[in-house]
Amino acid sequence: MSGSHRAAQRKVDRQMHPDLSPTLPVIPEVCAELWASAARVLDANWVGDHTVPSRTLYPHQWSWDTAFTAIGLAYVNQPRAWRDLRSLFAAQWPDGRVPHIAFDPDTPEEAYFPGPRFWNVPAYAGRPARSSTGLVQPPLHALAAWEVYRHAAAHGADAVQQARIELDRLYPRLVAQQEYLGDRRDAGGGGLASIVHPWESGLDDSPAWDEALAAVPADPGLLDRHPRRDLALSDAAHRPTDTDHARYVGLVLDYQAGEYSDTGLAERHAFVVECPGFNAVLATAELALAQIAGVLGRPSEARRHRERARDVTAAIGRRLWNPETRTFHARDVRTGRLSPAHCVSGLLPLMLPDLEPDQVDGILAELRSERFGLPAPSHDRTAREFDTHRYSRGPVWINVNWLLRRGLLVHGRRDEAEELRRRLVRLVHRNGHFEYFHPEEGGGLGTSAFSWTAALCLDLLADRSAPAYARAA
Ligand code: 2M8
Repeated sequence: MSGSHRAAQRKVDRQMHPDLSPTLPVIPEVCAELWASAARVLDANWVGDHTVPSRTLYPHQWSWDTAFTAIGLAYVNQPRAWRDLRSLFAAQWPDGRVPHIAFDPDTPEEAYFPGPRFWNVPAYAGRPARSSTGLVQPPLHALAAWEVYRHAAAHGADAVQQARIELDRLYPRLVAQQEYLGDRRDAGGGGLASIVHPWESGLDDSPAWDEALAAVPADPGLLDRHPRRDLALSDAAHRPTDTDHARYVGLVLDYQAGEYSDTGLAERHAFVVECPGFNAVLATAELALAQIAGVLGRPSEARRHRERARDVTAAIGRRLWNPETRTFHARDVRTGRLSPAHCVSGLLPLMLPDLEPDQVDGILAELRSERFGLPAPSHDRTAREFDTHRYSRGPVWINVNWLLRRGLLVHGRRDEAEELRRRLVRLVHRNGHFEYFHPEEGGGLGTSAFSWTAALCLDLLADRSAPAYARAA
């Protein structure tokens, strides 16, 4: 693209995205095109009151996607960032759970499986404004709300005032979400939240679940009765296998048969797992809530959130650390066993400032080893089951690396954080806003025009601490 063409394009982009201009000057010239394309993806995936992860593959609102998306919208459209979070929390259940999908009433049932009819949410979920699933996802929303608030000042005094109103409104809902997870989901009794389905981790087919899932029956007949829809839209080699999918459907049916109650989970549900990534996000959310409570003038609540963060961090250190492998692993609550797999979720406790120094060293060694590297693939490169194409069994995901980069910064590893930032930006710049990427060749995999890749790209680009990307790209 020529210089004059680029300038003209930027003018058009500014007209389409009026909030783009305040942040553009800090973006190196070479990144402007990527910035504009990321903003366009978010614009195209906005459906009136929320953002879909993808217009084709994921046509509803997903929980942790909304949090990642809000982090990017914070730069280009603050009102949408807040609206997105508000829309998701309109589907929150009275018990505090924030469902992993809030369904869009205008999207036909056939557009996604499992859709609203399949979930058949019970009456005790109340009459939330939106129908939903009964599962959850990593509670990243407090961090997202904090990030949107932090960037409000760049959009003027009205935006700051609005951000305070939004924080005030969201705060009790975010607290209820944490209480649900910390209380009803502490199936192992050790101070951590359990997931009851691989979908709750956000890393659906990660080898972290292989051992626990092996005990879950895979009934192929379920796929005849409930045909997959994802394979019509995406390459089967990039998606979870039929066997795993049959288990996913069976697990939902079991949880549903108990009306999505969490009582006695460890005794009656076939999949109950403590995930290091999920719990690292849980503790990070407490730290973000402490900041939010501070802004809202609630110092004693802020203190309580910091204590909670320390308690969850300590529980992760106690329950999920393997001193022999020197990294974190998922724990099967039913058997008490740690998964033998080395997965990227085991590196995410790096986000926690109070992690034991020895455990920080262990994660950094693992990250720098031949198993991972920067950007980190979703699974150990040296493992037999490492798969360069399949979902969370090898490909690189931007969101997980964004969380890892946060961990590097928390522990003062600025050079590595910067190296990771540049590599992620380059990956998306060269390949587009794909859902995930080939861990060796870097090609885009899964669906294109994917919201969280675009959103986090904006955040990575906007990082003022490192203008060197312009020279490296
Ligand atoms: C993927 O999960 C959904 C099920 O929730 C699916 O495969 O259909 C995961 O990548 C998950 O982390 C993500 O939130 C969701 C929407 O992007 O897609």
